Amino acid sequence: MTSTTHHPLEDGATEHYDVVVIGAGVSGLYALHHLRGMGLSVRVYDGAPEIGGTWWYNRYPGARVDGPSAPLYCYTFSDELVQEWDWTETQAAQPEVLAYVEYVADRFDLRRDIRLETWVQDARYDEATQRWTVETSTGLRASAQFVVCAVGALSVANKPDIPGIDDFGGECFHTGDWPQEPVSFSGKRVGVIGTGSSGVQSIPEIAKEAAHVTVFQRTPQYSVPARNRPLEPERLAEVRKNWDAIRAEMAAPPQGADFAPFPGNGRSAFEETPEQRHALYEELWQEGSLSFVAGNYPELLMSEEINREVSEFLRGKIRQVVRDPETADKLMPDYFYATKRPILDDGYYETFNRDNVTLVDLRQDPIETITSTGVRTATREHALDMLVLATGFDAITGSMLRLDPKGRGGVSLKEKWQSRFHNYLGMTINGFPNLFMIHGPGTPGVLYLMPLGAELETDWIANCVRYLRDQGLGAVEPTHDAEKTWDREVTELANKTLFPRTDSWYMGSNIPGKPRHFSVHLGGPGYFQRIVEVAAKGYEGFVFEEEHRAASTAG
Ligand code: N01
Repeated sequence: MTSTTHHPLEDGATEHYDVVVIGAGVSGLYALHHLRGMGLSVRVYDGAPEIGGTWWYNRYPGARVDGPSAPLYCYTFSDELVQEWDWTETQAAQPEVLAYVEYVADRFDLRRDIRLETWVQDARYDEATQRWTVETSTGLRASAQFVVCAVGALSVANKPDIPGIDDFGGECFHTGDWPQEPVSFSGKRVGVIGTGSSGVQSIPEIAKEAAHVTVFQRTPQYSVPARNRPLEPERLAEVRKNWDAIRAEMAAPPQGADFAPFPGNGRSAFEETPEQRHALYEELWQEGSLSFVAGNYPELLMSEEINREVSEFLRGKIRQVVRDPETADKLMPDYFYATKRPILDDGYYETFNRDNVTLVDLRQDPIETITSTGVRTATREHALDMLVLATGFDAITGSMLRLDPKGRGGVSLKEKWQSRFHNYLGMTINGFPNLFMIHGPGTPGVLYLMPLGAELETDWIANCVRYLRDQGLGAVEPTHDAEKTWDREVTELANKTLFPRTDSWYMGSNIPGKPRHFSVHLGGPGYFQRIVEVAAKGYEGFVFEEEHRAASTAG
């Protein structure tokens, strides 16, 4: 492969690279490592003061991964890394994950190509030179043949449009943009709005310290015990010993199934008796963690009947824990389990047995306004010293729309995605040549192992770049028809499941006005097989452009 630029060239105020990566989180760091390793010049920009992306911002109390850190929530590309990093818990807490990401950056000498506190404010494609120009908040401008958007699937905090929200006089924090300085809840009356993963993780921690916690709940949620525990050295040693096989299994398509949002335990729910099924639910609940989903029947998300049974099982668990029947009633979820992102907790329902915790059911008693001193619901005023917004994210598409790149003819992504997120393979967009997304809408992203998914998508992007360079081509983009086919595929897979039946951030329905559109490719590991096949067929669905003369001198 030929690389036109090995070192940035100064050209007035513009620096020239082969690739600009936007975002220095888990995905962006791997993209830098891999693309730089191919001999490309790469620059990473991130608006945050430090690397880590999601793990930098989400430092609220109780934040931790909810899959096993080893082997599932970690990079897989380096055997040495697997041998070197000692995870201490089965589900690492945010400080440990951030320390790991920082270790990776130092271990692979990534920082020298990262510019922090540098927001990309504009990214624009020039058809004549076949290059992108990126303008940043520091005044620095860069030009690159390729842009890789590693902007995060859950990185644009959703500040709810509640009347009076800016009038609150106390401290106010969003879980997805938590302050760097320690936050004290001691002696304070804290209101938490939102009971998704962030609320469910933080509420028990806040309640241990605060004078009083008022939980404002709009939709009751199912949650399963995380059962996090110290990671036994023997378990870590076993993972290390069997690493090759484990990694291969993580990336392998499910056996005998073309489609598996969660492959399940290989047993059919319909071939077992209700007693056998109940025994499995109990066993999985005792095991805790996302095993409750991963080890469940494959019909969990496909069959109303099975899902209702599982949902009722979980409601029974809430009734067993919560002592006050009225509070327990308010906590009863009524959607199909796991059609919203499954939640894990450490004592969430138990928290409602505490004297210093009150639950407000916003469906019965909606918020009228936030005042300077608290929250006023239809029935009363709740005096508060602190407000915690655990109100989630403009997920999956939000970070790309915030970036709003301008493609051919200056057409913006916001214009292109007005009604749907048209793209191909979840990674490329017609009209936006040489631009790639990691964990974009239409990838398995948030429903797969995110670090491994980022690696596999980056590897695909890197191969595409290599192909283009090897062939002496200047630009690549998907066809309009390929996008239509991809949209159909994503939608058809979703329609085989119960997911579209529930309002969730997967559907975009948590953001007022956002098009309702299921945004995850449910192929799981099969997706990665699929994209490799596309490449093997000569990048089916893509068009390549000859390299323009002007471009070859630009970089
Ligand atoms: O956000 P959410 P999150 N008035 O969107 C409520 C990942 N994550 O930050 O359900 C009142 O799930 C909203 O109510 P409703 C994980 O993938 C992972 O908790 O829309 N309430 C809901 O209760 C997760 O799924 C971990 O009716 C309002 C809550 O706010 C994703 O991030 C930890 C409201 C938002 O829940 C997002 O989780 C944390 C309003 N105006 C997060 N607007 C791990 O463990 C919203 N709500 C790895």
